[in-house]
Amino acid sequence: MEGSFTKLLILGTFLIIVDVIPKTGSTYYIQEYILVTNTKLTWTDAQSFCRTKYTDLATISSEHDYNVVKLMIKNWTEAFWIGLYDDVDSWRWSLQIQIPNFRSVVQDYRHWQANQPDNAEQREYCASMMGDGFWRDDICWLEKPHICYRDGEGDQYVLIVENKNWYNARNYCRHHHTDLAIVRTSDENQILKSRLQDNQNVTEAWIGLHRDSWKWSNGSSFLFRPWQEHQINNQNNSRPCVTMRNGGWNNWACSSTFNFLCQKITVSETTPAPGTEPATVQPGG
Ligand SMILES: [Ca+2]
Repeated sequence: MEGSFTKLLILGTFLIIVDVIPKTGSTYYIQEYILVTNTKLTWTDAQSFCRTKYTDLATISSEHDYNVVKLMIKNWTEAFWIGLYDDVDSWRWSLQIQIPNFRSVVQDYRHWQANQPDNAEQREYCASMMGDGFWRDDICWLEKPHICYRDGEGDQYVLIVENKNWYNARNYCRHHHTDLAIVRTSDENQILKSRLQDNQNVTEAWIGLHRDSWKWSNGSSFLFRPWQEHQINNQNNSRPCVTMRNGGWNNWACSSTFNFLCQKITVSETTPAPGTEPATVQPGG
């Protein structure tokens, strides 16, 4: 594999854009995008190529990054892979995004109903608890009561008997408490179940688990999404990998072959040379 990569590199035509992101003190992240235009690979092979030769497939995490790439490809007519893919099994707690240190806490406890989550009609991205304590995935825009999590001493769960969609429920909990409920153990699940059963008007409530499925190859899940919701639709989970072409994004089966965009990130302790200003286009390789 290494040999074929070397051969591809020798034949390769690369455009490199260097982008300098100042960090605190004298440390700089130098980010380069490398468009590989001489060969077409599957998304997974492109990922391997980029990880071997650079850092990873490209992450486009901001309007700035997007504009840099758009400028870079403006004369290129074909689509190419970027690092974005749809990981439909990727459930995560709202709280862990808000408080990064929670990543270190064991939080893979799940208590799904039988045959759930089923992502019915590919539209169910949020989780709720039923009166029997079991969970199901459902459409985030439906309005339900919800359970907030409250950090600190004493009772950590608060049932809000007011119908809101999952996003508004999260906003409410973040404003008035800490976040939507996180459930880490069967004991905690039992407490939530009791909370529902104590209120006869409530048969189901949102919890903080949701399917944040579009992820970048480098593991990040930046919220920057330069597409309209209807543009990208991973019907039947059959088209989970994303290309970019003329500034537009599209999704395909990962086994399709395209050119691809790699990213290289290096750390520098010294001020980068003037030649490494953003949007500098140069042949490389
Ligand atoms: Ca469901």
